[in-house]
Amino acid sequence: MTATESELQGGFDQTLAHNDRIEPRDWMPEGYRKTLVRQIAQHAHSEIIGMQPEGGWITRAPSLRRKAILLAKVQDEAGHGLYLYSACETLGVSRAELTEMLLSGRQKYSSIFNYPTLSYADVGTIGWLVDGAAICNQVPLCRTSFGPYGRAMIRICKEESFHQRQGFELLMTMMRGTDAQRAMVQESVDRFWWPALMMFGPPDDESPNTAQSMAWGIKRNTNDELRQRFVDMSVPQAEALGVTFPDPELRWNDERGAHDFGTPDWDEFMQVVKGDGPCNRQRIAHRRRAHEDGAWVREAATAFAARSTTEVGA
Ligand code: BYC
Repeated sequence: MTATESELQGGFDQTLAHNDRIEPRDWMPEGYRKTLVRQIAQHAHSEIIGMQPEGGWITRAPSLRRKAILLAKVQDEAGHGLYLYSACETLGVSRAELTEMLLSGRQKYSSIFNYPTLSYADVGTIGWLVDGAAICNQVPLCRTSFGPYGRAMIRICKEESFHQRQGFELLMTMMRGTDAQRAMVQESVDRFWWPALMMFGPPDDESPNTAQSMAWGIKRNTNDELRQRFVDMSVPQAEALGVTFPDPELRWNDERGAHDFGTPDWDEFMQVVKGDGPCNRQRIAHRRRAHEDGAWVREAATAFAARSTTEVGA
């Protein structure tokens, strides 16, 4: 490392030590930049792919009210994707490159969106458990060390809170309905519980990125800490709803002041992450088709931007 480089590294370390933000024009180690691109891009892709499992239910919503709520939620996810792609672009990578990396499988998206949505109760369960897990993971990210990511997170978390509430309210309405509706909710919760726990990533002792990401202030908590927080938060909510979680080992531990719970099927997780889950192929094929269908919009926007620049120049 040259003298100038070590000065730059010193400035970067000091910013982190003071809990200040790193901004796009600040010097940063290449590893920090790459880790952020990886995590923010994966997060952005998750928001966009995450529109698919619920989006399919918009035309089949049981009432006008439910349709309006679901439409607004799915549109919010598109907005989250856009803030996050913009935050990622400040690190010197273009939206087109990021999309290409998603479509070619070089970048990932959250495992949870590779599971199917089989009934309308799944819209409620995704809101309650999937958005609930997302909030648990994302609230600490509002304090992440990279400015544009943290600021995007603040707005996203506000919207996710509405998503979580609408999911809980939908499920509560169904639980107050018929036996068939209650059974539909329980069946949905049974399918989504374990995949929701997997959203937090592998256990800490098998997570290759956590230690460095914590040292850089990108992550503020480990995967296991957040998973525990989510379990503790969800149990009383399940009791209020009148549903159970499919885990015989789930119980309050007085000594730890937290719930004990079983181990997710990490082989299934790895299989889904590697592209071999129930809906991986379908999700990517749909995303690719949507991207190709949108080619004319990108061409028109580029041509329009070029014309506007020429006119300004003239
Ligand atoms: N799925 O070392 P680790 C939403 C990968 S969208 C797939 O612990 P890290 C919503 C990980 O990338 C919610 N892959 O990694 C939208 C790494 O592989 P690479 C999305 C996963 O980054 C619509 C490897 O496993 N939220 O809320 O330190 C509707 C080892 O893991 C997963 C975010 O993206 C997974 N679940 O920690 C409703 C939050 N977990 O990249 C809701 C931001 C791990 O080295 N991201 N992997 O090849 C994070 O907080 C962190 O990236 C993670 C993983 C905690 C997810």
